Amino acid sequence: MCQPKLPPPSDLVAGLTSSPPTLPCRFLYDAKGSQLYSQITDLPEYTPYRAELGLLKEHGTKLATLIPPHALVVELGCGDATKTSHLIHSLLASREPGAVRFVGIDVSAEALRQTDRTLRERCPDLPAAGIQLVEADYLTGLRAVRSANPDATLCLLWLGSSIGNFGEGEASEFLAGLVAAAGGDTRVILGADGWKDRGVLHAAYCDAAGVTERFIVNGVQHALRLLRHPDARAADLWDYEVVVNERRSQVEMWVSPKRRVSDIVPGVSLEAGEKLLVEISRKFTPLSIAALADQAGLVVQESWRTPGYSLQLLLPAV
Ligand code: AVJ
Repeated sequence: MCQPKLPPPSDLVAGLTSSPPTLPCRFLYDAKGSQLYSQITDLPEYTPYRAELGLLKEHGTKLATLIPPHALVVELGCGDATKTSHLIHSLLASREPGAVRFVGIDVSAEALRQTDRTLRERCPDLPAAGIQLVEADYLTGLRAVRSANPDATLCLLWLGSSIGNFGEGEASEFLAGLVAAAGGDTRVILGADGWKDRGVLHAAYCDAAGVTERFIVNGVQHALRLLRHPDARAADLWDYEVVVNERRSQVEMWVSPKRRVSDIVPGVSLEAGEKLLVEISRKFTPLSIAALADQAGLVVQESWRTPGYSLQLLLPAV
């Protein structure tokens, strides 16, 4: 088969050539990566997913009252949408079915198909016209949603503590960029995982069944495939290591090759044992979330928490 040779994504090349080499997190979510992430959410060691689901179930009715009546609910990285379906239920219970409009944005077409299946199965009262799916990265997708709905008020759903994938500083900038793209009176429902005991954090990303390791290695292989690298499918090439970095309030997921990987991008090689930072997962406190919101020009209007997890409604600061 003859495939056109597209240039490699520039953010991927920039990440792999930085020091230490890093992988932009969107490359974790190809079809297999999205499936592995779904498996992670079922792991006994991985608590954020269940904690957030519990909060959405418990406080859904309240949350629904805080979402403006005709708002377009836009989820960033909707994944399999099981959690979302609980919020949609609460919305359907509090307004006319025709007034509930949901847009899911995800980089994975497979994830979007799953979103669609889940919402049809679990929210049969949601009219088909009330579901829109956009295959794009967050910012691109959001800009498209904004221009297709110039007058709508948007309510962004950014769940799963995905904001934790952004470094300190980066996160508030990115959040501000999202709100700028979404328009003036946008509100954000944000999920954030909390800092916990080191052993608990380590186990959450180094599970006994090895699912997280497969997820992380798959992301690297996906990137190498896009780069048409000969080692893209090499079995047993990568060692996996989880570091709990207390100073930076983050868990770090690293891989290193067992032998040299030449020209990971042209001119840049990884030596045996040289580390590649595949993902960071930052952990938050009420104080660090308030600071993050402030830096993004937002305020925490309300928050709902368990000991290890929080959901908050953020509004533009006036
Ligand atoms: C979806 C980005 C929040 O950081 O906990 C889970 C992804 N990576 N296990 C997280 C993830 C490894 C997850 N986020």
